Amino acid sequence: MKVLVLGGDGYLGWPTTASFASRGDEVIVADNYLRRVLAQQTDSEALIETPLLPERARLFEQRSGHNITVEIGDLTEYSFVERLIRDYQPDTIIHYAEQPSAPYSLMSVDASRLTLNNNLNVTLNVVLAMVDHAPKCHLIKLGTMGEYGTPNIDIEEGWIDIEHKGRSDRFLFPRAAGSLYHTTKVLDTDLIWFYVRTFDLRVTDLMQGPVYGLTSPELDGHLDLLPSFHYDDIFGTAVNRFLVQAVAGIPLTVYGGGGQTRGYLNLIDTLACVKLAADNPAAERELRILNQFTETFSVLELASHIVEAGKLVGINVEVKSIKNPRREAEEHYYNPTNSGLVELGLDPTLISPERLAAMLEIVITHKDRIDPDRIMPRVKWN
Ligand code: USQ
Repeated sequence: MKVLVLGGDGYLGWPTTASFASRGDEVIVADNYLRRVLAQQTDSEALIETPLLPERARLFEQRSGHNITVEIGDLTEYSFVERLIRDYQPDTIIHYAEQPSAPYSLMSVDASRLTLNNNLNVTLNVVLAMVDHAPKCHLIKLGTMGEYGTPNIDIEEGWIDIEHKGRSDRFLFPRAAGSLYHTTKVLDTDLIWFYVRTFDLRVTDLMQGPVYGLTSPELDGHLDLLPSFHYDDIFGTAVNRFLVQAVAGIPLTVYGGGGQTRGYLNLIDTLACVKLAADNPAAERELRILNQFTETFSVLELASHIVEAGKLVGINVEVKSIKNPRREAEEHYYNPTNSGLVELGLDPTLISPERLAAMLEIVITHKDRIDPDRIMPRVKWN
């Protein structure tokens, strides 16, 4: 399979690139280092320093024997996206190339505009170039469970059948995102759905929950090849932040009441899900939506898992509720479906004290790089 990974320098993009290359697929990876630049600008650099993409690809080839083609460029420029899709003719495009942080998207007028422009323009460029140059290619787009928000009904996989005044039809499941970033993903889905139904594209939109973890089977043991792991308040996700806070001796920062419940997954499962989607493509004129998480937890439940894992590595972990910087429900109903990927063959890697303890061990080896000033929330929703 020929795979084009957009946003291949990021936390998920790089391990995805490595995992497809490792199984012998031809992989082209594109990025403009936006995430690195924003992390530098906001003093939110990753815990473990990662080489730039050409160097990562060189090191990866040296150790695995698998080549990765690197293209550095801005995917908001149509000419760049057009050249990639026209010249490489990929079978599968995996689109991670978005500004992924909810707090960043609400940090300032400029940050909001950058998020909206970047995310929507990249998606539009990709579908436009597919229409013109690769209409049979399968697009795998990373969406987010946050598109749905926390409705008081069960969350379906993307679609819902509605009966109204004696008639029925199938619609995109109602969405109510909790940040501008999450809203750009809602807009992406609408944009893609128009191009799917009008130009017969084939697309899988993966509604992913917050991901955690520091490594993947293909990168394990190679410090200079690890994904860019963030623990700051802007680019770090809840579990990853808690792992670092535990090691730094900082009480885990539960926002507000801690009843906020989300669907989480291990980085290893992100890779498995994306491969399953690639190997079982959507049909022509199909927007297939799959909910990508393996288990749901409230923030307080997550914190207690980290406390248990801490005991295994001899760390006494404290938990402390702080004022919630976000506007979100802290007590709510949450029952999302996630059977689609399991039906395709996903065998989940669930949270356990041992797995979290193994992650704590890696963080412990980088303890001296933890900057305590990056822990407390700097962006408030209001
Ligand atoms: N939270 C805390 N304490 C913290 C950090 C987070 O209580 O120190 C809470 C948040 O308030 C929220 C929950 O944990 O209720 C999850 O927060 P998060 O920062 O892990 O996740 P989020 O901002 O929603 O975004 C992350 C990724 C994003 C992805 C999304 C999936 O950054 O790219 O799309 O997870 S989801 O949350 O399902 O929309």
